Amino acid sequence: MAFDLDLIKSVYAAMPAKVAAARQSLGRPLTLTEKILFSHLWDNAQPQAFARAQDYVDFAPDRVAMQDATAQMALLQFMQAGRPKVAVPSTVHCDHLITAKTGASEDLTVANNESKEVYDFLASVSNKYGIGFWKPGAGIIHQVVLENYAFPGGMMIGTDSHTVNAGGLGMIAIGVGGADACDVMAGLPWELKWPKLIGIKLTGKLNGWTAPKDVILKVAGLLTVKGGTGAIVEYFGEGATAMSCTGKGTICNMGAEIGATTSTFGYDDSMERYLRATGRADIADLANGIREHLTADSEVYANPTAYFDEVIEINLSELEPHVNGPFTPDLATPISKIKEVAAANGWPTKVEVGLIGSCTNSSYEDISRAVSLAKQVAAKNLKTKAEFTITPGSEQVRYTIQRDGFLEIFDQIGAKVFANACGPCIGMWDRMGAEKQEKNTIVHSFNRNFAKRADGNPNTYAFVASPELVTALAIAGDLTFNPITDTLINENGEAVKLDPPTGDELPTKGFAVEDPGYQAPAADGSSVQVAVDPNSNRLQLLDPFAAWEGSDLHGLKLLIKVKGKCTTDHISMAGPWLKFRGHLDNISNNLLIGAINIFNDKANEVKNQLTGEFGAVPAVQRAYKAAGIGSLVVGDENYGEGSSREHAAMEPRHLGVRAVLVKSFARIHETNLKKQGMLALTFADKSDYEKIQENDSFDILGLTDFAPGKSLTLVLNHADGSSESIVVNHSYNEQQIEWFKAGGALNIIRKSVA
Ligand code: MIC
Ligand code: SF4
Repeated sequence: MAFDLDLIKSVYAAMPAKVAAARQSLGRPLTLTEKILFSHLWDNAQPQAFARAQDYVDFAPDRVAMQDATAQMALLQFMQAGRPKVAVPSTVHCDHLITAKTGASEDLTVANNESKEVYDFLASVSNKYGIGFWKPGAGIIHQVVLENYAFPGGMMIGTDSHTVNAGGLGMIAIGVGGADACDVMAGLPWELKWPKLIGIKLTGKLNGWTAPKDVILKVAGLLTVKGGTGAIVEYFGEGATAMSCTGKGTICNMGAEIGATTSTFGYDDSMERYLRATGRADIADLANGIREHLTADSEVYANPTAYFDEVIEINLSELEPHVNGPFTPDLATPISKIKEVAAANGWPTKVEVGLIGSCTNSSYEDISRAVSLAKQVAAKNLKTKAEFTITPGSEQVRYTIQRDGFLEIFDQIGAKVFANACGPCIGMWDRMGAEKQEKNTIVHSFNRNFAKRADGNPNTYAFVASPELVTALAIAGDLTFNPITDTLINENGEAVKLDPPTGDELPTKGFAVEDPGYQAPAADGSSVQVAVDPNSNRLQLLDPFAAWEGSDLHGLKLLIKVKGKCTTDHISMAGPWLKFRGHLDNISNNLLIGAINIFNDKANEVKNQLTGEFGAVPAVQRAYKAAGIGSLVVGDENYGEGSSREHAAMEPRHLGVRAVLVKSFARIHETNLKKQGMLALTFADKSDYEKIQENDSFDILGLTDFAPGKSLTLVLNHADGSSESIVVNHSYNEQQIEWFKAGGALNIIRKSVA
């Protein structure tokens, strides 16, 4: 039975009229993205031709999803909003805090002990405020959402950048910081800059070794980690409809890696099949009733350049399997080139571990195709050269693949099955020997491969590929093995080839599960108590941030001028630090410890201008805070790419950083900074980045008439006594300026209930 069916019925009942009104107002056919956005305008506002990449628009998302590592902060904020219950259906999923070590059941027991306090907190807050709770072991948020909550034409937000996964089921699903989720749960509108639209036409058909993952690996190579910024990507064409729903989910999931706001596909038979297979025939029937509104108008796909800002065409019949990496998901190498590229770059080619699963690639289809390769190991008398691990996406998938004998086949190749959780994908991997920091290669079917992400070792070269290719590379133990052309030498000394993978889109015997791990909230949670121990080192109630002092800012010190790539993993590392996600002061001790200081090329070593000595970034910032001095962080392009974790914005805020000045921002991080009352600024002239010196102090002028579209001035006071001014831009609208003035958006909600 589907959850929240009434909600879906009411969305579908209103959609035809809303789509018609939007079409009439714009006077042209509509893309699917526009249909969904226009039918979710806040307060049923009248549709109008919003300017793409310019106008901020208020929306009313249908639902909210949160995972444990971000839910803690989101719910600590929500608790201060003074609301008795969430205003829209919301769920919490416990998936990020389970360390992968020995195997699913032991690892889960350890996590249940280690994180008991956090799980109890999340369970009781969920119970109190009417939030559905998915226990540890139930699965990874995005897989559970796809199986249970996503619906074609819906709009949701989630406190995780890969919320976009639900685009595989025709949603507009967007990753946000916890403060945004808090607004929506409190019954307030959610604002987003009206997006640009990128259309990707998929022609031909996937075949042989090529998988849906290769589509997004290719797109990442074309668009890079920032090419999708400010855009929604809509896929269409015969190649799209021929692909499974979960394959579409994979493509949308990894759309986060090109910086896209989200990605989506029009409703089709594959989605209908998936809805029926996952016990939601009622939604499929409803969707069939308004089918034409759940995809773009036909004129759009017939003539896409007239409707999209950018159109890309990919012929799936010719697409090659790809291997992306190391250290960034957009460094795309087709498998036929991997030998020469690896040699030219000196990448270690021996594959130590192959890891499949994660929220990106853990569908029944993915696992069944990987299994078709694992089977060949015994059949062809091969030996798997690398270690191999599997993290199923949900208990439903795990239970079904066990029933169907897949886990047994993986077991025969020595595979380890980890808990249905993020595990190695987020650094929750107790990998033996990682502390030795040896140069080594791993291949995985996850979505991100930033330095240190999986095992904390900066010398681990992580490559991303489809689960099929990961399995083949693990069997070969060689990154440069091209299964399309190369042979392997088996135990009899014979050269054998692997047959291309085959699999089932959906289980022929249907999905099955004994305990999916869901806990419904109390009908009336008013008497539920939520306790936070004041001595806890895992949880800390939030104190409001101070409001703006009403004047320009003077005498800020440079905390760090970051060199090159600075993802949220660099700003607020995950892995061992995940345990402090509910304790702002403790987690602040990881502030920017992964970022490279341009002046000495080192991580976590910056000059304390008060003493002239060098120290760790958090320690130096705490020294400035103790002295009552504000500071500035300077960064490069696409600063804050990757995760939605608002800790990357709350930590600098908590420790007294006043502004972050960069060449460009990733969307979610920029919004998170604004929400927390920080100044998120960009260089008007990017070459001014070069002018920032290690001993500079700064003044930010123009704040007393801070206004949308009006630049501010940054004065650089150099150590030799000279000074110069540069122009800095911002993208704050009126409302966001109010957040800045109040010291953070939450202070405004709090005031409204006081
Ligand atoms: C990630 O993949 O980096 C995470 C961990 O899922 C994050 C969320 C987080 O930092 O908690 C994300 O993608 O938003
Ligand atoms: Fe979890 Fe990795 Fe997916 Fe993030 S990308 S939700 S860490 S599995």
